[in-house]
Amino acid sequence: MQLFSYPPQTDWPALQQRAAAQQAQDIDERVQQIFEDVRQRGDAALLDYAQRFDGADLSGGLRVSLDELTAAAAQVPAGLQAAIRQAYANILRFHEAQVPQPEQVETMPGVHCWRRAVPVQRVGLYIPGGTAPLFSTLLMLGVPARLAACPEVVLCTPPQRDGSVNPVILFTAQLLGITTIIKAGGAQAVAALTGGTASVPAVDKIFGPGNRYVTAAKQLATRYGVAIDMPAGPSEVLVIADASANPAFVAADLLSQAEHGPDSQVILLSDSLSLLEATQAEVTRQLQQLPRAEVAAQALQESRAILLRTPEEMLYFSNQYAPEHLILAVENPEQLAEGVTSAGSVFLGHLTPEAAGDYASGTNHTLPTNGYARNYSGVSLDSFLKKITFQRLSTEGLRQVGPVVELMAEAEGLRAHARAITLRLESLGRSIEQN
Ligand code: HSO
Ligand code: ZN
Repeated sequence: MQLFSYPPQTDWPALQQRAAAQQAQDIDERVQQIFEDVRQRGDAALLDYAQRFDGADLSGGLRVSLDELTAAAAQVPAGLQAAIRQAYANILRFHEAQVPQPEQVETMPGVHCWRRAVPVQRVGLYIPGGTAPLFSTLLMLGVPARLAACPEVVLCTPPQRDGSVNPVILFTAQLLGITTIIKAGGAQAVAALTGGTASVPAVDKIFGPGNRYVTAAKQLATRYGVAIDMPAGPSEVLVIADASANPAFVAADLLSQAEHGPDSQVILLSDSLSLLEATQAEVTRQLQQLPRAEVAAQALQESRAILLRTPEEMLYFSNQYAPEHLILAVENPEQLAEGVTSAGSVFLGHLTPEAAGDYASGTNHTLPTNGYARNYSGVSLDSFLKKITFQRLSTEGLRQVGPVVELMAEAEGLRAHARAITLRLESLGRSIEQN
């Protein structure tokens, strides 16, 4: 970690810079080809890509069979099953509180307006495989999808070399009641969810993390009228630590973000030089003990430790950066938390690591990265719902609001709008009423 001591505010924009996405154009072109191929050849294209990218022969079928699904639990240790069930229960409880209350308003006498939440009908969940199959992400997406009662939930995840799907992912899917599971990864999975194939149902909205190909594919999907959860980028954490912080705890938090990927973003702010130095030493020490040390070390090359003067200054820096995760490892975190205006999710105090929220405390870990915390929220129950408004006017309601509309429509030069009211009012005998 590189240390910056009291950088002037003019240097802050450079320190808040995220690494630019590389080769974006090549990736876009490649993804467009994949979309075209999947559109033309459907399942046959998916089989070819599974062979080429995953080394898997899926001629036995692209879908996980019911037998495969039910056999998975036996391969998951009982302790891990219990942990996943507990996380599931906590995530469910937290998201249950987000169920919207029915809204009914009479804006004028006889003018009734109401709003109802309706689930997005068909959703696609993408869960990467590879070096770290994130079954926790399946919980984070599957629980709100289930609470929202989305009628169709399609899970896409890449096959392992032997053509099977990671048993922990299958166990989690089973817990969530997801039975449509497709062995497909990468941009081709997103392409299939976008246009549909014989084996893959087309969906209305696609959720989930992925590499740059998956991210580019999700962006392309939006051009075909499919919605996505949010624009994604590499995972990131910003820690604000004061002299009361424990350097070993802070180092572990920084490393838990760094181990996600070589492009993970890690920033540490402190008003204590000795805390910064002690944390740097701890990072070096703990790094050596990690199985993913190489990945974490690469991420740490771009990371920054910054000495600032006051808690207010640290908060100001953080709000400008708008981190995905913000850890307040300070003596009085509640007070600082009140001032947070841009962050995906905030962790208060010395005993609240980001890892708690990543897995099991109950909050969602699908969060805005890359500065989008300035204008996006993380995934929640709302992400799986649409709100439809309804209204009905009674005779009195039409008489009340009608003249308002007539005047406004005439003023906008939209005569047909005005007539839609006038004709109705006349049918009620307005002239008699008004005399
Ligand atoms: N920190 C990741 C989520 C995650 N961590 C999954 C562990 N597993 C992105 O917010
Ligand atoms: Zn994580």
